[in-house]
Amino acid sequence: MEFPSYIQHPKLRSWIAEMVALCEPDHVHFCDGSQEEYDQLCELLIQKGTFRKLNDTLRPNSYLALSDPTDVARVEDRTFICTPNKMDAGPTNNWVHPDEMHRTLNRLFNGCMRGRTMYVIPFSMGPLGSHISYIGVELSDSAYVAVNMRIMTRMGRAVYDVLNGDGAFVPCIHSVGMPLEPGQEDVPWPCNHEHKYIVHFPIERSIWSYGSGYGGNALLGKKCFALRIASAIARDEGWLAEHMALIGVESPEGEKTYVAAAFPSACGKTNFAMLVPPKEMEGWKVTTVGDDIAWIKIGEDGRLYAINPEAGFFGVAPGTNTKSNPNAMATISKNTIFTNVAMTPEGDVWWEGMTEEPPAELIDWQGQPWTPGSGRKAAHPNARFTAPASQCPSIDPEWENPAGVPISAFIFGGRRSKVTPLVFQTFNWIYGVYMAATMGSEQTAAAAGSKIGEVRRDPFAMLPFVGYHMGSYFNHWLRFGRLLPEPPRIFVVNWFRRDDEGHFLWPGFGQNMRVLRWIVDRANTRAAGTEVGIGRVPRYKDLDWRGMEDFTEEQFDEVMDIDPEAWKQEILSHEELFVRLWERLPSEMVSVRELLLSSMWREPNWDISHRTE
Ligand code: O2Y
Ligand code: MN
Repeated sequence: MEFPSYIQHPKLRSWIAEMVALCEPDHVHFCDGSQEEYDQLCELLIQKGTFRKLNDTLRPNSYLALSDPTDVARVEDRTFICTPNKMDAGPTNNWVHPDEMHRTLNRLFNGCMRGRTMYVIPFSMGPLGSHISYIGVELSDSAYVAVNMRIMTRMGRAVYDVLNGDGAFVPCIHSVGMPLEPGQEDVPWPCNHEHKYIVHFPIERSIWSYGSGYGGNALLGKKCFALRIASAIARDEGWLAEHMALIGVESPEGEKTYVAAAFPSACGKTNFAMLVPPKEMEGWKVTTVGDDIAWIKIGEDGRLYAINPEAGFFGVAPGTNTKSNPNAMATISKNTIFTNVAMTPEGDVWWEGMTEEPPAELIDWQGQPWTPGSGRKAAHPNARFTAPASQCPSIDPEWENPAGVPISAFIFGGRRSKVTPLVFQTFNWIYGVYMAATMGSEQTAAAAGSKIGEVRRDPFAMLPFVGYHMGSYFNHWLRFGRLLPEPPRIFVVNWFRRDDEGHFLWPGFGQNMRVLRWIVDRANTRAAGTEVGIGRVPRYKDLDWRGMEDFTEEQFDEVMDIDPEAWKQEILSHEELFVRLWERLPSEMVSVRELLLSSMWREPNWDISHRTE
């Protein structure tokens, strides 16, 4: 194998040579990231049956991929954090000793790319050359991965200029785990039905992924690098790698405030990141820096600066429509790869919730003819679009600023039908960390080990993404706060509160702007509110109701209701999480819990409507 002359990095060369010797690909393709290369790889994917070209008039330069029906989502139970000490991975991660895991992986990767091409994919997470960015190189036997990585990251030759001689990079090796014997015919979506391993070595800072070609399992810059490995790097270096959308809020006076918002998977984070304010809130504007991941460092002025390490959106298609997210719909109008959605007879895409009426006929996500009477979903519930962030109409003008954007507030939100009010501001950084650490979401689909409707604790929306012990992660946040002269304020939101009949109490979507405005005003120390046992809450008169005057004060009281008995039970129930994390749980967590419980028993009246303040 010959290296292109522009790869002069000795460690990179020897790692690639080592992986080629192990995986034995038939060919090695060094990706340059050009449009020509992208087009050629898409053409190749069409020939292999992985891609179908969509109608070029309706959906220019866009493709549809239908995966193997068993390879449709991240596989949390096959995701491992391999540290020499089991305790360092913590009880929320799957753990295997690195020596044992390397033996297993060496066995699996031995000859795993026979009959295939290895793509060498250099990528930058974050704008090229930003001091907040990091470099990775993924070796993958999937052309689907190569083209998706070109959208999701800054991928191509320019990365080698940044690597410069001996710069640091995270080696990421990926195989679909299906070598081809001579003469063996390939399948449109190769993967391994027996073995799947998504493995992280935080000390070596390397990633090995085997057996899946899908999403977070295979596009290794995203969850594997930008969250699991990056969270471990961030702990060591004193910054934050978070599962957060980054949004800008502009007031009619042109004042810009950036906030970072963490929501568990499937809680509408992309919709929030691209929120369109109600037209009556004239002059208010929301802009998008990122929809999923934020890397946050302390600037020289002591403020926090964040970048979106990604360059594209890998968003859930079902439920996305021109009402729920017009910006996303515009983003995916061209140059987009769709995976596991349905196809219309005209060669466009469709999924549940895209239109009120489904088309009369479709090809479903398994390639079968579909009609509305078929009794099954046309698109897979985890069907995705991969689209360039630059195409988003609400993209923030500063989204590629290498210095990042200044963060004024953190927002944490879960899916809770009861207990958690629409919004509250936590008392201070430590209380905020407590609330983020104990946030939970009701399960909408049966995840491994939990039932629908059950509250699954998802600290900081990072449960599947922290690359070390969750208790140490809480401690990292506490220590980090102590480094900040004026830490951003921390808020909790819940768009999913329901009444006893199960009806949502808050309309959500664009109306969330009213809550966001209060948050931004509080962050800029203006808007009022009143203190109750869990923090500061807005009163009815504190929110902007223009265009939503029919939402009564009684309705507001219902969605803001804070029931002390329910909260007492809630806080008592945090013990389960704390016991699980006990050996690394910061003592502050226990102290705050005690304080909350004692203040709640002493609080005579939580009904905010009686407050005069
Ligand atoms: O199932 C997958 O592979 C994708 S998961 C995902 C994709 C984009 C953004 N967030 C997520 C997530 O699970 O949080
Ligand atoms: Mn996510």
